[in-house]
Parts: sequence; C-alpha cells; structure tokens
Amino acid sequence: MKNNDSLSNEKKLDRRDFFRKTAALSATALAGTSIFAADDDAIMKMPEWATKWGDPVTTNMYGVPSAYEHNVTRRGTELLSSGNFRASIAVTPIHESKGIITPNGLFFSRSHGGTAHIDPEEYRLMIHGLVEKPIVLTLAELKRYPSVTRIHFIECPANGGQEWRATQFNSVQFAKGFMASAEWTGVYIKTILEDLGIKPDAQWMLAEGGDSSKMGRTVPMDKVLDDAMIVWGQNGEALRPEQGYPVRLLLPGWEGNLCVKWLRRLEFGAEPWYCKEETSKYTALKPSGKAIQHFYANEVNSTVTSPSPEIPWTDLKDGAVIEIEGLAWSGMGTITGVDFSLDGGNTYVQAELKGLVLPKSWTRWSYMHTYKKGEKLYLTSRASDDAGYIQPTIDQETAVMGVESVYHRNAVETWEVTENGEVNHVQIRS
Ligand SMILES: Nc1nc2c(c(=O)[nH]1)N[C@H]1C(S)=C(S)[C@@H](COP(=O)(O)O)O[C@H]1N2
Ligand SMILES: [Mo]
Repeated sequence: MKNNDSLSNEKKLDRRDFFRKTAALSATALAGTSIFAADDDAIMKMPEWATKWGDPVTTNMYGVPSAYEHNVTRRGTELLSSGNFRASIAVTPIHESKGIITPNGLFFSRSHGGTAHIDPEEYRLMIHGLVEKPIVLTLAELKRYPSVTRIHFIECPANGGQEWRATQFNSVQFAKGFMASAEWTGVYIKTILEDLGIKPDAQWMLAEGGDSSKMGRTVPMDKVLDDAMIVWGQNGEALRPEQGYPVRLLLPGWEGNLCVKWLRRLEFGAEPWYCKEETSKYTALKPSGKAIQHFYANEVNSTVTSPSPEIPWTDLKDGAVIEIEGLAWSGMGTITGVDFSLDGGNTYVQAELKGLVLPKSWTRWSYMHTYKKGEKLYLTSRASDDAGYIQPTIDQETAVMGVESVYHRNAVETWEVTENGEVNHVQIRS
C-alpha cells in the first residue's frame, strides 16, 4: 500500500497545485469553507483508519450508526412526562433529519403506559361490532390482506403546545420534535371491511390498544373508509416496539394520539364510545371560555430546522453561501408552498420545495442565503396546503384560540440569528 512518504516532493507539489486550481474554480460555491485543501493536514496525511484492517462487516449483524453520531438521539424530558417515568415521551432530533424519513431509532415516541413487548405468535386482532363477519386474526392472517406502502408523518397534537404564551424551549427538537415520519406498510381498513362486510348503521370505529394504558379512541367512519390503515411495516422493517409492534393504527394526517399502538381490537358501532372523554381532552378553548368544535387533523405547519438553536452559525464566515432548511407538513393535504422570511414575517419570499411532495407527509424546503458576518436576522417560515390553509401568526392564533389549549398550535415559528451567529427561539408579537 502506498502512503504519503512514498510520494516524491515533485508529486506532492503537483497535488498541491491541483488542489489550488480546483479550489479557485469552486471558490464561489465553497465560499466560507476552507479552500486551501493542500495545506490541510487532514487531507494530505494518511489517517490511521486507512493504514490497518477495518472491522469485518459481520461485526454488527444489525447495524448501528457511526459512533461519531452519538449525539443524534431522541431526547426525553421530565417536564413532559406526567409524573411517571413510564408515561414517557422522547422527541425527535428534527434538526438532524435528512429528507423526509425518520430513522426508526429516532422516531418520536409517546406512551401513556410504557412500551409493551408483544409476542407476535400470541398477537391477535379482533374486529367486531357492526360487521357481517366478526373475526379474530393472527398476525399472519392479517398480513395476507393486500398491502400498501405510504409515507406519512405522525404528529402529537401537543407538538409546540407548550408555547402558546411564550417560548419555552430554546431548541427545535423540543419545540417541534413531537413528530416523525416514516414509510408505512400495512392494509387499508376499507380493504378488510370489503371482506368482512360493514353494516349500514356503523358510524364509528373504536380502536383499542393492547398495552397497559388500553388506549381507546373512536374514529368517524368517513376517515376509516378514506385512508385509515393498520400497519406492521416501518421504513422497510417491522414496527419498532415503541411504535406499537407488531401492529398499530395509522390515520394519515390526524392527531398522533388517535393512531393506537399495539392494536388489539376494532369495534364498529353507531355511537362514539370515548367521544366525551376525548372531546374534553382535545378540544381547543377560545378566550371566551367556549370550546371550539373538536377537530382531528393536524393543521398546516412548518419550521426552520437549520439553522436552529442546535445548529448555530457561530462558525460561519462572511460571504458564506448557506442553505437554510426546514420542514413543512399538513394533515389536511399536500404542501403547496413555503414562504420564507429573514425579517420575522414582515416580508416573505418563496422557498424551494425539495424532493418528494406528498399528501399528509413531511415536505422539505430550502432557501440559499449569502451570510453577512454580524447581520441580525429573524428567520420565519409559513407554509400553505392544498386544502386552502396557511399558517397564522402567533397573535392571529391566540386571538382565536386563547392560550389555555395545549393542542393544535400551528402558528409560525421564528429563530433569531444574533450578531455572533447564535440562534434563539423567539416569538414575534405585534
Ligand atoms: N396503545 C397506545 N397507543 C398510543 C399511545 C399510547 O400510549 N398507547 N400514545 C398515543 C399518542 S399520545 C401519540 S402522540 C402517538 C405517538 O406515536 P409514536 O409513539 O409512534 O410516535 O401514539 C398514540 N398511540
Ligand atoms: Mo400525543
């Protein structure tokens, strides 16, 4: 094997020349990064890892991320776990996410009774009530139905809900990470109902979890017959235990809490069993004290993910061309556009939507910015969807909703970029 020492001085100079030329050519594109690569020991030296055998690829038969990525994890907080450590919550590092898929190990997780570990051999799903052919299915039988694969986010309706009055978290992970996105594989419930036969007076579906919380939620029939799914696949593998292994309910775009995990039972009925309890829990209050009608879909929303308090611009050089990135999503449809502002929402330009733009799915957006050292900015994004909605300002939203709700806050978010390039979560009030 050759190493640096075997290169003649002449060759080394050639190489430096080559790097200098390449650097000069791409100086504009690379502005702000080190352009004199040849003077950089890290590229000119033979690193330790290139001089000896690596680990056999059979070392981790189930792979794990690079040890250098150890900081990219979900994070929990006592503040958000209702007093019992098992009733826990782990938020997704959305500032580290690439594209529109969350790796399974980073998927947002919220469980009222802890993670249940269900033996797939013992697993059964009961479907009964107002159906012609009530049935109890094993996992293998369930998987015999024709399957579909869809990309959707799951968002807790409390995402951002700690921040009606003021910001609470100087962090995009905690402020906006009560959600994650995956490619789900499962079966449409309408497909199963074609087989079992639904009785005409069925208006609601009760979904019950098999974990200790026995979480029960009722779903109106319209949604069931539209795109409600029972899923067992998450990003190309079985659901993770935290996501409800082996089977969960997925209601694309609707409140995450309705997506019952460790699904045990679906009962069809004429009455919305749990509606009372659910309504008192999840209805938004107006300032007058009157509740506004219960609603299920997560409204159009967006956030800047980079920069963010976790990814500041403190090391950015003057004149650097930097990509500002974020996510937009709507539980009511497809993202049609993202407006982006450098001045906290006084003036907006259009951001670019990147990659796949799918209904009820995360949509990645981006804006290229030339950084001026010392500039002070207020970065705000505002998304629209094809259902005709656009994100409100925090003032507009609190004017309608008051500040007592914990749920469905979708007002625009703002990151302040200070003169040193630090990034803070702020709210712009008029
Ligand atoms: N059986 C059961 N299903 C459940 C829960 C639960 O505690 N038990 N938590 C709900 C809540 S509040 C949310 S926001 C979503 C979160 O799904 P995730 O943990 O896969 O992100 O699951 C919902 N489904
Ligand atoms: Mo939730």
